Amino acid sequence: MEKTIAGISTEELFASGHRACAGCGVALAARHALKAAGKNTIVVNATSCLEVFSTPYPETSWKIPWIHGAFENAAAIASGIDRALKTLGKRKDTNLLVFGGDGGTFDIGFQALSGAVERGQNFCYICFDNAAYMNTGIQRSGATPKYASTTTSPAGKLIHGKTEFKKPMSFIMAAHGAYVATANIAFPLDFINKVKKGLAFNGPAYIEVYVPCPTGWKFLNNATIEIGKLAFQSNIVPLYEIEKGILTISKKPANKIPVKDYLKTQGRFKHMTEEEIKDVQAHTDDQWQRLLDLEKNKTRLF
Ligand SMILES: Cc1ncc(C[n+]2csc(CCOP(=O)(O)OP(=O)(O)O)c2C)c(N)n1
Ligand code: SF4
Ligand SMILES: [Mg+2]
Repeated sequence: MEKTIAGISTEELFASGHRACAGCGVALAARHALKAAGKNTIVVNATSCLEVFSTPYPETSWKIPWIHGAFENAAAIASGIDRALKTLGKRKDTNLLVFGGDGGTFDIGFQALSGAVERGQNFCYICFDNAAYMNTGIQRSGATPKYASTTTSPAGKLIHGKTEFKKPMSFIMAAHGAYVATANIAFPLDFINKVKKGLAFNGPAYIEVYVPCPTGWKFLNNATIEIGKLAFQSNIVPLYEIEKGILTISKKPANKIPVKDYLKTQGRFKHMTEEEIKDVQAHTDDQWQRLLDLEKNKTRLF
């Protein structure tokens, strides 16, 4: 585990020159994940922004073995690779990372992921949570926050953005028995250490990394890290780990801010009324208190 940024590998296994939008949180997270894993790594990538912007034929950003399957089957492909490496006696020498977007994880790839984790396959699955199906034009997913305007949950007269809160995917994965961690691209050291821990875990690991998307969330592309920090300070995106059913909060905000200070930075929330902001504040406070209680009482979740 690295204690300071100085310990992070300077080797770049995810090459620059790809086609991500400027300020893309996904590109940063992919780069850091490979720094954590090192060169003896295979990546399985579900269809998503990351897959599309990193491999415009005949170019690639990947300096390690990388495979793209379909949108919904990344965990099934990784299961096959895990079994094949075990059969060849090469499993110990190879890190297996699976990369999926939130749509490919919370929704369409859920069946393959649930099956693979239930079987105890050995891989570290990273969900790049940019909170919508960005690659195909900002459609809402199970990870999209309540009230966010997307092209399929528009803010208009009939509805005011998405009508449901985010699916508790990290808890669902913890119930499957996986090592679970949440991360935020504004805190790269914490993210890198969690990826290392997930790879070292003897079984399935699930890491959900919050990756701001300037294009889909409607903010200027120099604000990605700042928005990540506001998400953390407002408790919209808490950082925690769940190991063997026990939850530990990784880091608590020193100066908690109201959710409004986070919501007002992004065009996807600009239609929200005071009443709706209050609803998000109450939900965020409730979820944060639940995490504090779980940690304090050392309640075994599953
Ligand atoms: C079976 C199937 N349905 C739909 C698509 C079209 N498609 C490709 S990527 C994508 C959205 C991906 O969203 P997400 O997983 O959140 O990744 P992001 O692009 O946001 O990084 C969709 C709908 C597809 N490739 N295959
Ligand atoms: S749409 Fe968002 S996630 Fe996709 S490349 Fe652009 S900034 Fe990154
Ligand atoms: Mg997405």
